[in-house]
Amino acid sequence: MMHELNADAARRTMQVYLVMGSVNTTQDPVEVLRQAIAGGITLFQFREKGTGALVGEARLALAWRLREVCSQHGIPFIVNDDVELAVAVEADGVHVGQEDADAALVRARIGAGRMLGVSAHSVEEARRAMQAGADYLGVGPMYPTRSKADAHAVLGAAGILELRAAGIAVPVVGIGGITPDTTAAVMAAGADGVAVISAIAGAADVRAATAQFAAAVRGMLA
Ligand code: TZP
Ligand code: MG
Repeated sequence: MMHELNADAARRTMQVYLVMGSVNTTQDPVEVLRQAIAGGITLFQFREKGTGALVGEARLALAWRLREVCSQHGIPFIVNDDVELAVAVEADGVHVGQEDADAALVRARIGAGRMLGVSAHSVEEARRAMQAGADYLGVGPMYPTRSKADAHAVLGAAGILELRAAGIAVPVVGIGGITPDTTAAVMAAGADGVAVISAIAGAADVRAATAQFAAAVRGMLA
């Protein structure tokens, strides 16, 4: 879907992908996002889900605040599983899981100008996502995670190897339980980056944790 010329840029934005909602941190999420940007994230996803998640006006207000911080720093802002919210806050893209809205319908709704990310757990799901117009795939869980109640069985980095072996060339991020120490294994399997919740949003020093991820990813791209 995305123009070839932009595919490289899309790939680069996958490097360090912070996924976060208010329930993923005990700190002010706006401050966490600022620190993560200072540490080197390349992409942000607003994922306001799970027990205690904000709803209604509070959710919209937080989305706007985070969206504005991203805009100030040139970091693309993606909304998880809510096309209407994405359009309302002029997001740069939408990410949907297999149980969320149909990816082809989301693509039709958001048009060609916004990014579409789709979660995939198999070659079959990856192919379908690409046919629906996905710009990138989120593949996981790479490792056990406590951040998603209904997470799929652990795929490991082998899940990414399998997609690459099948010729799937779109940008891919690994997700699920990734730490700076396991980032090299995820990248070595063929990922373009790592998507992270707790190891960044739950870190005592968000900026330092993010910088560790950025160094680990870039070490594998060099
Ligand atoms: N999808 C698959 S695993 C996961 C999502 C949203 C949670 C990732 O969070 P963490 O804390 O980085 O394991
Ligand atoms: Mg989902």
